[in-house]
Amino acid sequence: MRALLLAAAIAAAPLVQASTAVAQTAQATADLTAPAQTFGRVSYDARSLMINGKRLVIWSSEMHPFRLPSPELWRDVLQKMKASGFNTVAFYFDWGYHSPKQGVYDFTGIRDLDRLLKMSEEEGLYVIVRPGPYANAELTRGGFPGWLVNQRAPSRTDSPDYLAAADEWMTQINAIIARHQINGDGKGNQGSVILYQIENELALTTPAHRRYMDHLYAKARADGINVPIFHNDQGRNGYWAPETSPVDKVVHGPVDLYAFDGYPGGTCTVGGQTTRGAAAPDWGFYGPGGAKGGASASPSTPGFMAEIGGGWFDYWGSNGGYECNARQRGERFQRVFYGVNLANGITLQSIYVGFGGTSWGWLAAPVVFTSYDYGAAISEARELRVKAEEMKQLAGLLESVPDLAGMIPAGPVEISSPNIQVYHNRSLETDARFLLVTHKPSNGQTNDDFTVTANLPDGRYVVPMTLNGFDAKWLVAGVDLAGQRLVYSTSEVQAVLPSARQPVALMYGRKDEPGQTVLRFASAPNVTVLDGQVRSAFEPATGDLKLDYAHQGLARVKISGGGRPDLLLLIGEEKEAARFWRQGDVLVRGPALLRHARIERGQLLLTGDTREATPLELWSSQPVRSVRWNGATVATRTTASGGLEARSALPGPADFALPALTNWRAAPGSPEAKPDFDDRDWQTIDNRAYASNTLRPDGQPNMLMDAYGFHEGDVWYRGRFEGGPNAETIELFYGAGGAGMLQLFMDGELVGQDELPTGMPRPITTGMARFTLPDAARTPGPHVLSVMVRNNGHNWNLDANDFHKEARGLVSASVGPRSGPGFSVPVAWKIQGRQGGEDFTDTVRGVANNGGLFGERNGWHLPQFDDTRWSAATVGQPLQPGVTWYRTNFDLNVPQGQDASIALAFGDIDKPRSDTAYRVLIFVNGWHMGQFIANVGPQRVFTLPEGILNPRGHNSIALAVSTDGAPGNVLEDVRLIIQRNVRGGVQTTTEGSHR
Ligand code: IPT
Repeated sequence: MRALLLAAAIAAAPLVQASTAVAQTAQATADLTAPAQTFGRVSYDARSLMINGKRLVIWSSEMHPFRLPSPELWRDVLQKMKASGFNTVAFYFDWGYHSPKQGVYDFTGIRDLDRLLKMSEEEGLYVIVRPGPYANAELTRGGFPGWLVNQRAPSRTDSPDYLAAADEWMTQINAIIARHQINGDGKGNQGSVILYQIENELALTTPAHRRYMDHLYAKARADGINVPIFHNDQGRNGYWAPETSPVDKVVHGPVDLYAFDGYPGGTCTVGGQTTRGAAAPDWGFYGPGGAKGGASASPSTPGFMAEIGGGWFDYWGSNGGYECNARQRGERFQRVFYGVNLANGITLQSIYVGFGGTSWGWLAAPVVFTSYDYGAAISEARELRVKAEEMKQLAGLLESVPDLAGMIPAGPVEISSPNIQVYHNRSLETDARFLLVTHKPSNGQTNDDFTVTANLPDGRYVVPMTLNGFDAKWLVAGVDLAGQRLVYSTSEVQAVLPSARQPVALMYGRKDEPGQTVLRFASAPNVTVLDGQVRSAFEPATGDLKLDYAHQGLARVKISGGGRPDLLLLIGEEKEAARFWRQGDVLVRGPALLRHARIERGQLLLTGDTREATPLELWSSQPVRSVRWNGATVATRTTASGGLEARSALPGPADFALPALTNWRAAPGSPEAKPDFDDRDWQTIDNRAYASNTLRPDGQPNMLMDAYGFHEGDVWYRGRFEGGPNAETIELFYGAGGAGMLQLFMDGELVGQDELPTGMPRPITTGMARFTLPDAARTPGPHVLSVMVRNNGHNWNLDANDFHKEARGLVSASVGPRSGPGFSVPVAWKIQGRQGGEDFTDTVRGVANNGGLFGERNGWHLPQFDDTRWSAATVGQPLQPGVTWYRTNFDLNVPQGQDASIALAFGDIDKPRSDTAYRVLIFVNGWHMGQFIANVGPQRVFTLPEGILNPRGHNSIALAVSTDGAPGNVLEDVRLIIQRNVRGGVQTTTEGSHR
C-alpha cells in the first residue's frame, strides 16, 4: 500500500477539543501520494481532475441532443447551463437514433453531433461523452437500434455478433468524438471533450463482461480517443474500478477513472408532496471504509459521480410528477446533497439531468411518456426553474474559490448545537477552508442559532451562525478574494469580479438571517455603507474588520485603504443575489438571463433574456464606454457604487395572441380493418428466426413486428380464415410497451380493444387479449381479422438480460372453440408497419418519427398533404372505432426577437386524466411530437420547440386519434398555449427543422 493515506493527513491537522457536538470525522482513505495520471491536457490524482495542470471541480449538467430535435435550440440550452455556472455538459448519444438499419448511420440535420460538440466548445463548456453502446436513459431499447432486437447473440457481452454490431457504432461515433477532444485528434482538429464513458451501469461482472469492457476500451483507444475513460457504476459498489485500485473486493475494469451514479434524497408522494426522508449519503471521505467506502472504491482517483440525480422521470398513469420532482431535488436539496458530495471529495459531479427535453416520436422506453422534463433545472419549455438560480449561486462559489478543487478533511470543529454538523475541509495547496454547515442528520429541519469554534488559517474564531429548516451553507474561510483576505464569512460567496479599479464581491444569505463577514487588513480601512444596514468594527490587534448585518435586500459596502485595493462588497438576500449574473469580465444585475458578455474596443456587448421590463446595472473589470443589449444601444450612467446602470429599463416581451385551432378536416384512418382492403404488398408471416426471449406457444410462426423490420410505433396484422363452428374465440398474446394497446376488427367491425395496465411505476409491457368472435365467424366463407398493435416502446436493458428483446407486436394469435381442445382454426397472417420498414424514406425526421398507421404510410401527417377532400370536422364529434385523422393549419406571429415556448394542450389541463378514453399521436409540421392518452395521462401539454414549430409563419397539425368508438370517447378541446415568453432567445435562422 502506498505511503501516506488521508487518515495520516488528518492527524496532522490541529485537533480541537469537542464541546457539545463534534463535527464530521473523516474515516475513509484516499491515496494522496498517488502520482498524477496524465492524458494530454487532462490529468488527475486522488483529489481532482486537472485541465492544463489546473485543479478544477467538474460541475456538469446533462442534456440529450436527441430529446431536442431543433439544433439551433441546443445552443439555448447550452447557454443556460453555462449561465447557471456549469463548466461542463454531459451528453448521452443514442445509437438507435442514428442507425435505422444495420450498416446505415446518419449524423445529419437534427442528428448532427459534430455541430453539437462544436457548439459546446463555442459556449465555453467542457464535454463528457457517454456514447454507450448501451445508454439506458429511458430510451426505447435503452438506445440500442431496432435492428439489434433481431440479433440472438446476448448483448453487452463479448459475443462476436454483438461486438461486431457495437463496433459499427463505435467506429462512427468515435470518429466524431475524436475530432472534438481537448487533446485534439492529431490531425488538426480540437474541441472540449475531456472525458469518455464506456458502457452504462453494467452490473454484471463475469469474465465475458470483462472481455466486453476490455474490447470497448481498446476500441476507443484504437479509434483515437485520448482522454481518460471511465464507467458509471450503478451505485457505489466498486464495479469496474481501475486496475490500479488497491482496494479489495472491487471489480477491476479497463478504465482510467472510477465513477458511480446516485439518486439519493427521498421522493415525491402520490399526493405530490416532497419527502425529506433521507439524509445526504457520505460517499467519500466521511463515509465508512472498505470496498464500498473510501474516498471511492478507487483511492487513487478522484470522487466522481457520473450521474447525481437532479430530478426523476415520470410514468404513464401517474398524477403528474415533474413539478414535484423539481421541488424534491430543487432548492435546498442542491445545497445539502451536492454540498455533502463536495465535502466528501466528489470533485466531479454531473447532474442527471440539467435539461430533459422531449422523448418525441417513438424515442421513449415504456417507463416514460413523451415529456422528459425530469423536474430539471431547465424545464422542457426551456424555462430556468428557481433551482437553476441556486445552481448559479453554488457554481459561482466554485468559480470564485478555485481552492475548493482538491480539498481534504481538516479535522473537527466545535459546534454548540447537537442539531448541527460541519464538514470542515482544507486545501493542501493554500490551506483555504470549506465549511459545509448542515443539520445532523442533513435532512433535519429545525431552526437553529449556534456557534462554530474553529482554528481557521487566520486564527481561532467563535462564529455565530444560523441554519433554518432543510438547508446547508457553503462557507469558506482563509481565502484570498480579489486582493482581499476573507478570514471567514457566514454569508456565501456568489461572485468575485477582479478589477484594477474596484473589485466587486457578491455574497448572499437567507432573507432576514444575520450574517458576519471578517476581512483582514494591515491597518484600519475606510468603510462606507452605500446601501443597507451594515455595522463594522475594526480590531487593531488582529487587523480584522468585522461586518455585521442581516440579509435584507441588497447592502452595498465600499471598503478602501487598509493596505489593500478597494472593494465593493454586495451583500444580498438570496433572491436579490439570484438576479446577478457573472459572465467573463462583467457582473450584471437584472435580466432573467445573461447569455454572453463581450467587450470589444470599449463596447460591452450583452445578450440575454427579459421576462418583463427590467432595470440593468453592471460592473466590469475592463473599461466600458458604451453598452449594447441584444444589439440595441443602452444609455447608461455611472452609479454611486462604481458601476453603470441603464437610464431606462430593458424592454420586456410584447404579448401576442395565439390562433384558435379551427377549420379541422377529418378522415377515417383504419381502412386495414375493411375486409376488401388491399394488402397485396404486405409481408407474409412466416417461420423466420425468432430472437426474442419472450416464450411463444409451440408451433406458431414468428409474428413479431421486429422480425419484419418494424421497430417503432403501430403495426397492423391481417389474418384470413375460413368461417366455421370452431371460430368462437380469439386469444392474442402481444407486447406493446407502457400503456400499449391493441384493437381487433373482424370483417370491418371492431371486436374489441385491449389496453395494457400501467402497473406504475414499472409498466406491464405484454398482455393477453381474449375476445369472443362475432356470430359471423361461424358462417362458412372467408373472414378477415385485422389487428392494430400500438407499440409504446421496447424495454430498456438496464440489467443486461436482453430485456429489450421482449416481444413487440403479436406473439401469437389463436382462434378456436370456447371450450375443448386447442385452437384449431388456421389463420393466414400478413403484417405491415412503417412504410419501408428499416428503409423508410423520411430520413430528415429519422428513425423515431413514424410507425405504421395507414395515414403515416400515406403521408397524411406531412405539411404538404392535400386534405381538401377530407370532410370538415369539429373536435368533439362522435368517432368511429379505430383511427380518425384530424388536420388543420395555423399561422404564428411571435414578435421578432422573442423566444416563446408554445405547446399543444388537450382538455382540462388541471386534471391528470380525462373521463373519456382515446389516444392521440400528435404531428406538427410532420414531426411526431408526442402521444396523449386521455384515460391514462398524466401528460396533457406537449411542448413544441421552435424549429419544429415555425414561430413566424405557417404550421400544420395532424392528429391521429384512436378510440373504441364508445359514446363520449371523443377528442376534447385542443388548443395552443404559451408556456413561456421572453424577449431575447438565441439567434435562430429560418432553416428550422420545419422547412
Ligand atoms: C440511471 C441510468 O444510467 C440513466 O441512463 C437513467 O436511466 C437514470 O438512471 C434514470 O433516469 S439507472 C440508475 C438509477 C439505476
